Amino acid sequence: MYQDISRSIEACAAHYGEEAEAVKAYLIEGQAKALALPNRGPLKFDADGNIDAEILDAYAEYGFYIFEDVLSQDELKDIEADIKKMRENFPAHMGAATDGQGRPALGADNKAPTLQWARPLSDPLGGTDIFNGRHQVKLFEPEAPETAPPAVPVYLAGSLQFSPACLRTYAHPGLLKMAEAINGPDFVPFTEGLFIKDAGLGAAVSWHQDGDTHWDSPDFDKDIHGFNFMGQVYGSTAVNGVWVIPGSHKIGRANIAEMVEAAGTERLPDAVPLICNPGDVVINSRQIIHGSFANTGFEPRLSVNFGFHKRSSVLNVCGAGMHAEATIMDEAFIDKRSRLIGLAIDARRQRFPEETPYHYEPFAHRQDEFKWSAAAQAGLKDYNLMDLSI
Ligand SMILES: O=C(O)CCC(=O)C(=O)O
Ligand SMILES: [Fe+2]
Repeated sequence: MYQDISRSIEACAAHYGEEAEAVKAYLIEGQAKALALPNRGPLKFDADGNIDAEILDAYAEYGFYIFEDVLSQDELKDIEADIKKMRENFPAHMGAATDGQGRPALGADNKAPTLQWARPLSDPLGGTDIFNGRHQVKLFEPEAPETAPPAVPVYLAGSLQFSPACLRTYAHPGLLKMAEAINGPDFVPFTEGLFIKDAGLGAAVSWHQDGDTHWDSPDFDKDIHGFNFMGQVYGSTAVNGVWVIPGSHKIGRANIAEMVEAAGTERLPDAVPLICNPGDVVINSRQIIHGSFANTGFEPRLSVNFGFHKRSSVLNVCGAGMHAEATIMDEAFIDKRSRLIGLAIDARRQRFPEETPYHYEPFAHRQDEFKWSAAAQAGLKDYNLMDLSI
């Protein structure tokens, strides 16, 4: 059972004037197509504790998979409590140094990117050069309600330094087993953040593919730019969720402007929405064509994003400069950035002592060095300056 979003579908369509009926049909048909695909279900393992082969086949085929009911009630409650606390400490408005209570705002003295804002219901990236121009077209920007603030939070980068609950989810043993199955046991971090799409306000993320550095590589394959996990705190719908074109992770770099032109609409006909309940976690290839429309509906979405790469995609590669300044990512650099995995495993072990922790092969002889504490959290300040951006 999924959320009934018929009111949101109506509200969304109403923004589109003459195209209202077409928008409504797109949302309803997309929803049906998404739910008919055989790429959702619980995390399943074989007798050896490896991820079920059918899951791997479906992920390889479609470029995304929805793991149902991965985050427990306790884990979700922890995340929601952290989000509440963080939001209370967000800058009072875009650019403010203090929060609503006059305290120094979250991220106010960070060097690395933290909270990003956008005009309500806008498409801040579409058609710009930001992120090396990967968001090729500008999506329709519905009119925001008169009561809306001039800017709303849309993305929190470096989220693991602010939220111990998100850090613990980063070490979810089943999800890390999936990371291992896709990227090998010596997989490495990528970046982590929260996508915030408040009801009736959240901005769009225009159609794009995430990868940058390896499209022309002689070793190009469907997994070379890694993947993102997207943990859904409130669920994800046709109106507020990410849409993807199943299978498009295999075809190389797409000309999205041409696709929109050929379709005669920004509503790419082959795309389907990621439909999730709270606690579901999506794995999404970074090469899949994906994007999300402005959230004109009544349900909020908050995605807890964290990705992983194959070590070979990153080692001694010059970064793309999208998430962090471009630099050669050598072994020592990767090792330092990977401490987040070691710390997350320890933080999770402390909170869920009855669970068998994930065994991260690169730290097989060093996991004991990683001790989660308030001091360790303070040491994560600006850790995302070292995101492994490819
Ligand atoms: O959550 C969204 O709306 C966009 C997500 C996205 O583009 C990504 O995770 O790469
Ligand atoms: Fe993306």
